[in-house]
Amino acid sequence: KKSPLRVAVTGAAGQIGYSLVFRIAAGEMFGPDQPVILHLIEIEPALPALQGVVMELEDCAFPLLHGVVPTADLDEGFKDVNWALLVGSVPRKAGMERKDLLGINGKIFVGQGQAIARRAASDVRVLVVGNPCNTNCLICMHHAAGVPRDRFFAMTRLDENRAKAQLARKAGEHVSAVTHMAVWGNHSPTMFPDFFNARIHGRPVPEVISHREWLEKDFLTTVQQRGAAVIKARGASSAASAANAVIDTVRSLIQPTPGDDWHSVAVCSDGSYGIEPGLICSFPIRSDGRSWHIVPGLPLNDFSRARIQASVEELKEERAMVSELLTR
Ligand code: NAX
Repeated sequence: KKSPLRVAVTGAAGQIGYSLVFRIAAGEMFGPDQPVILHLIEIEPALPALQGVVMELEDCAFPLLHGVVPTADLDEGFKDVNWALLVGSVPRKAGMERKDLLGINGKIFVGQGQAIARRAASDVRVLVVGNPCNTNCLICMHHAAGVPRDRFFAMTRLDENRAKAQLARKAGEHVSAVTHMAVWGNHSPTMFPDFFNARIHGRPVPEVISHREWLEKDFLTTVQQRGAAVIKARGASSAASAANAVIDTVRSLIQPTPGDDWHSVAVCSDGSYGIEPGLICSFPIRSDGRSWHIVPGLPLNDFSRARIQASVEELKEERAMVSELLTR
């Protein structure tokens, strides 16, 4: 019998948290034979709402849920956790500059990175979802002294899934036919969903969808603006699809990647594809179930290189904006 995994979720009383924690407790992230203990971390004012989430978790009588630790204390929250899913952050308010948002949210990840280093299990892995997730992840990694760099991830899987859905719809195929979709760069409108290397039923996308202008313009814009379109339609930002992408990201890291496929997640660059080492950048990733690597040697044409370069430049700008949070 497996001993329980401890999984921390910050922002657990928020929208994504509400779509995420029940699925983890149901076994969708770690499998039907893996018990979990949920560490639900919130800020003080959200603790009453979090208590409601805890009540509902209890009322689900999940066989795999072996405990819940609701807290606003980071040392308690990250104690012995094997996974830290950092979802909580402050939403951008009207009139707030990007730099302000970076500063406000960036600070959160200083303390969380330190607490993870102090308290988490020695095998801890960290997935940052709260935006701007790449730069928040960079800050967290910087302050989590002693935790190896290959344990830090920022989420671009929702972008990958959105890109696959759009290509499937255009080709009139089921979404499962679309594979090898790499999202490069920052999780922001500059990210590049690489349709050149993606495949539909094993064939290169530009061969299946010959409408090149659609691929280079409409497709990219639709994927990049999808979040805004959901907000417009729903009156609230993507939550269930974001939580689903969190589940997909973790599963893809802890299970061997099928065939010669790959998935997208932002990791600490090792200089692959000429991307500056140390930046948290989205790459195509394969896993053997334990360790992961960046898929080497994918061809990139001038169009792709220009897009990736622009997104990497944005990552450098974000890093410069939070430089005071990157000292120790
Ligand atoms: P909500 O505002 O519904 O929930 C956020 C929760 O975080 C709140 O309950 C808040 O109390 C809590 N929180 C704030 N500061 C905290 C702190 N210091 N410690 C612990 N908890 C804290 O937002 P939601 O819709 O759930 O989105 C959460 C984050 O995910 C946002 O930053 C959002 O931008 C980001 N997203 C990232 C995506 C990605 O693909 N990487 C996609 C979805 C989403 O937009």
